[in-house]
Amino acid sequence: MKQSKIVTIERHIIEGERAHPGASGEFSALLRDLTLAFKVIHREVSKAGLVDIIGLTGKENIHGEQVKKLDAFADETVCKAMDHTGHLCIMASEEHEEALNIPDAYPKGKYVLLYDPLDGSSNIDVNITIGTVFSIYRRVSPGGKGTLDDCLQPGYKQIAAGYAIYGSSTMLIYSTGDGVHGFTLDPSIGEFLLSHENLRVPKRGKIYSINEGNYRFWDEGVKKFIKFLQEDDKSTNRPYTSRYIGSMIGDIHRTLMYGGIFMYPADQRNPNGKLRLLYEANPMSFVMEQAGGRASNGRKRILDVTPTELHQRTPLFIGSDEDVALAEEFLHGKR
Ligand code: AHM
Ligand code: MG
Repeated sequence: MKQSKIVTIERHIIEGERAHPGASGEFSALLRDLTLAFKVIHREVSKAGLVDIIGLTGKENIHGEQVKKLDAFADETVCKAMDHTGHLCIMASEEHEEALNIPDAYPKGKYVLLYDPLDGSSNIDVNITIGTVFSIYRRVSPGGKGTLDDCLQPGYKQIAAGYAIYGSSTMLIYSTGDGVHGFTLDPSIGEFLLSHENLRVPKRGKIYSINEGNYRFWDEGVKKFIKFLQEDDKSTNRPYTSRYIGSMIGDIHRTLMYGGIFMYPADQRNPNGKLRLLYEANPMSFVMEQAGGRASNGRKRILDVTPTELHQRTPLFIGSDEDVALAEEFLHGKR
């Protein structure tokens, strides 16, 4: 049987780095360490439905160990996989109020890691897709311990971003600014294998994704846009289909694969939207742009926003280039 070339994530990262003469290999090592964390989280996520059956829901498991909630587990897994490696000077996680310092015992490196350990975690109990989102920057502080300034950089300064998505299969999607590549975890060998090289989001889609229960709280522009997408006009793909699972990672992953638009707008109750700029909007926007798509907060490009706080929220309109541009026209009252 003829076997096609098998490309593991490690091979892909190393080959990518070889294309950049002078690369130290440090960055590949950082991404490799992250993938280990994703595999460990995948293993626990896939056991989530078994907790009642094998008795792990109590405060202690059979080994007498405390059982952690899955999002706390994911958070700790990423942190522990990365804190000692010497590549990072600071980290920040959606689960923690403050940035996470690298412990004194470990060397400090030149990179910064921001992450959402388990996006969509309210969906765990109903077996809906969840994921881990990450974002990597080069430090701006001179050396030693990282600072808040290292974390508060605009998204266009990301040098890599991506996500692991724990769905009907587990995938890893990442970009280092040179296109977007997707890998599927083969659980039998424990390796992420290249399955989607150079992903491109269609210029225009026919799916919109938004929590329509919030309709009455939206601005006029958002309301009009959604009504427009529901109108019947075959020449512009309308009416669009509506899909919303309430797990950003799943909803945006689908948008990346099929095209269309995902929105979490500002509304009367959440004047800054719901999603977090640093842990959710920036990395997903980096990936979407690298795939040829677009991401906006309704007024400007997400990646151009300079953050002022770690847990800053932002409205988000992300997906196919033409669909997001159209949303912006409605939001600006041009339609
Ligand atoms: P989380 O970070 O606490 O999981 O919240 C973020 C999630 C996103 O995954 C999802 O897009 C959104 O919240 C859903 O919110 P809503 O239930 O308001 O539609
Ligand atoms: Mg989240």
